[in-house]
Amino acid sequence: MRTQVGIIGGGPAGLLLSQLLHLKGIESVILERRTRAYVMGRIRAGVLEWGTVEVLRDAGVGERMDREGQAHDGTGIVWAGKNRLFIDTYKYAGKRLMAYGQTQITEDLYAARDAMGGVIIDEAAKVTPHDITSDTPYITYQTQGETHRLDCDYIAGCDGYHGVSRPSIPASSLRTFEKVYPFGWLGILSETPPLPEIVYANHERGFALASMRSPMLSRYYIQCPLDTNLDDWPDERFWEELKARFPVDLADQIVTGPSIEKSIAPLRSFVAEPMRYGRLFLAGDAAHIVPPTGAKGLNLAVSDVYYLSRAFIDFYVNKSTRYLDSYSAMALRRVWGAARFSWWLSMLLHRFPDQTEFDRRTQEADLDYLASSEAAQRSVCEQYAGLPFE
Ligand code: FAS
Ligand code: PHB
Repeated sequence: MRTQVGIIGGGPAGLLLSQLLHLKGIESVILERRTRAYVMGRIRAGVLEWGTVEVLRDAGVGERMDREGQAHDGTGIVWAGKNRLFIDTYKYAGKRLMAYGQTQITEDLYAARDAMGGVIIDEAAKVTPHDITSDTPYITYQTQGETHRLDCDYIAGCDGYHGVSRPSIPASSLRTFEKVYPFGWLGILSETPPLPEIVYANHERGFALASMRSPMLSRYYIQCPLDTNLDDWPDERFWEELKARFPVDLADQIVTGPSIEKSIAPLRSFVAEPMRYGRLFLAGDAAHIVPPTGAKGLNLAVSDVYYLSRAFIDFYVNKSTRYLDSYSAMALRRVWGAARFSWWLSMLLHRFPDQTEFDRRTQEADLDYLASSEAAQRSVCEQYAGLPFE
């Protein structure tokens, strides 16, 4: 089989890239390791930067998002059990945020790819890139025990943190940067009406977050130790701990109900450089991971794909390699900006096991200053809302 761009990974990055290329007449094939049901069963991100909203609309998959998504002028932060601040991204950055789940985006992208005859090979095993520094790279993979070969001009590694693409770059050519946080997020999904706004809480018992997926689907998180066992957290205990971390007037508004999903995600910061090696280009979690505190993970995957799709389109339509040649440096500028912001917000809102009282007071002083300074809020807003694409 032959195509123009071979895409490894059928998550949001791979699907969106295939969709954007298709709209410009550029062929691609997606090789996905898992079943479609497994991919669409994953509960992940929920807050979209407006730049992401516009890319999804341009990709022709914005109709359901615009119908079911909920736009917000910003998000709230509460701390010391009483203070509260509204990070008004619309007032200070002129951009709203869209609450719409990654699960729904993945469904919408699969539906669009299927409707337009997209070639997606599910349950592709042993996917392996070959000759990535030659002009004729190819990918081998297995389905039903048979080995196949996909010849292509370029390979897009959209296979997430545990994928095969990044390790295909020789260690001598790859630099990685990592920071592991000493806690995780215990998240719950419930068919209950959410709070009106997305609210982050810094509390002496630990970080908490109230978010949503729809008017009848709530998403909540509480910071938890890395060795937390889900079996020790029946719904009742989760709801009690979550409410304890919000001011009483907000806690009293939280509608509890049975969880339909419950999981623990560890927090880490990770960046791999470069995001290109020969004819292999990395996009999304294959190249970087950020703690979910800044709601940047999915949004960075979308910005990588925006840059990479523009680069392939410029090559095939205008025979120019300028955006291919500048892709890695351009994507990494945005990645490092988001990685720093996500790290900063994680340090501001979480309780660290080795935190001293001095650390606590400086955290509180940071929050009090943010609440008192429009300049500080403007800076946070433009980063949280997402800086313009280059
Ligand atoms: P993905 O990991 O989504 O997709 C990669 C795809 O490649 C997968 O379908 C995988 O099966 C496939 N694959 C892997 N190896 C392969 C191989 N060898 N061959 C073929 N296919 C292969 N971000 C936020 O902004 N907010 C959040 O709250 C948030 N919560 C998260 C919770 C969890 C548990 C995780 C893991 C991530 C979370 N993220 C969150 C980040 C997440 O949304 C990612 O940024 C997003 O999924 C990135 O999309 P992709 O780059 O497509 O990677
Ligand atoms: C979510 O709704 O899942 C969500 C919202 C904000 C974050 C992280 C996750 O920072």
